[in-house]
Amino acid sequence: MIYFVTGNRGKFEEALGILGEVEQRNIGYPEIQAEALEDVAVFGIWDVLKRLAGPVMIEDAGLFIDSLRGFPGVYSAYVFDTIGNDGILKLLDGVKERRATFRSVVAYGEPGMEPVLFSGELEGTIALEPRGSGGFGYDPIFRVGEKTIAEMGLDEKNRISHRGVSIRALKVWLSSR
Ligand code: ITT
Repeated sequence: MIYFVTGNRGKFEEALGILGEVEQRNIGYPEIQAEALEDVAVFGIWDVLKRLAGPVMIEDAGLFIDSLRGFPGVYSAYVFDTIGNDGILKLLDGVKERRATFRSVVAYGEPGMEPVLFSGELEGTIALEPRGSGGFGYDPIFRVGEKTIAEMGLDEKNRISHRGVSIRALKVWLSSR
């Protein structure tokens, strides 16, 4: 059994769909202000390992919009809580270049072991308006092909998503030890 430390139920359910043997622990960890998701994840997992006897995992994700030079990136949680999807759509009002990438970094740790990282990406575009009611966060405005992620089911999202890629990489690593 792996403890997934996250306050985000949507993330947990996606991980559960892939790993099976995982339990949510909403005990928080310091999310440092850093330039890379990897740095946030490494700092966070060491903190979690001090408080929970592993196996433990955390995951840091972000939305990187090309025409905004990667914004909101590592600030994605703060930006979502302040201006939200409507704010992002306003920033891109009249902007034709709408390419964006979701990135996910999973950190996995056990006591007495150096933590390991796994990452995943999903490329798409920012929609002109929100669509769909599935998923969470930026899913209603992130388009892949004809659909937003919020218009996909959990399994469909997991097959293509940044988090699906990073968590499957963890799964492969775990089963190959
Ligand atoms: P924890 O840190 O407790 O795990 P969080 O929701 O704060 O949960 P992040 O810092 O990793 O997680 O997320 C950054 C922001 O990006 C946050 O607002 C999320 O809602 C959003 N986000 C992350 N993954 C996403 C996804 O798969 N689809 C849409 N939005 C996502």
